[in-house]
Amino acid sequence: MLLFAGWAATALFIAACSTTQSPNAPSPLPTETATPASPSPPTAAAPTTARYRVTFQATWSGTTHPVDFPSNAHLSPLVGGTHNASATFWSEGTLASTGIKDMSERGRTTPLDQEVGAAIAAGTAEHLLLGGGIETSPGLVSLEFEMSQIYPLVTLVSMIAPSPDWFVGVSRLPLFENGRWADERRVDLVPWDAGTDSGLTFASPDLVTTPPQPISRIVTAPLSPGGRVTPLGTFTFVRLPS
Ligand SMILES: [Ca+2]
Repeated sequence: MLLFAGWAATALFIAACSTTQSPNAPSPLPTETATPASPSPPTAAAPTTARYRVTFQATWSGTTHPVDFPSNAHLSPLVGGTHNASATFWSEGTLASTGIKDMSERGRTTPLDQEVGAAIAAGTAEHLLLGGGIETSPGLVSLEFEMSQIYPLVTLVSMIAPSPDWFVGVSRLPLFENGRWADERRVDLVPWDAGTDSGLTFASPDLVTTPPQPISRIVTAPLSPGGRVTPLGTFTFVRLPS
């Protein structure tokens, strides 16, 4: 609590500490400066930034998802961003943005990248994340990026391909929480329907959903026959040495 108060630099702190703390006591963050834009001061122990590697491991195969498994199963290039709680790029129960529609239907990283760019310009996001795809599932790809305490959330998605408008990903996943950086977070990737194309199986021709439906978890065949939802893979976020 004393260190926390120190961030506020109050006279009370100085008065309270002058008798109890050595003038040579280590500064909580000797090489960092305070970040006025933060709603609350960073904790003393955690650095303001951290580097992460996310490994996208696709396990999707004819064994995990045998119904109509396509011969050219792949996953589109990763796209997303780091951001704060004021930014949401997709969420269950809401309509897909054009960026999420084009990612989930075509595997495009544009215009979702522009939506992240707009959030960066508005101050609600910090970094655009662009990574590789998985040309043949099962497979694996990874991406490294930096995070800041004041932009503690990650959104990252990839199209299940081929498919009408199905995708996997995370939205608003916190890597800085309760004053500390997560060392590792692993997320099972369940399938989502963007609600923009009504095709029923992987190779269905385009069939625009009119009106668009909210983004929902896929609980039907071919990916989730009988309501059994099997993840198509994992995102594993690992904090890297700084
Ligand atoms: Ca759909």
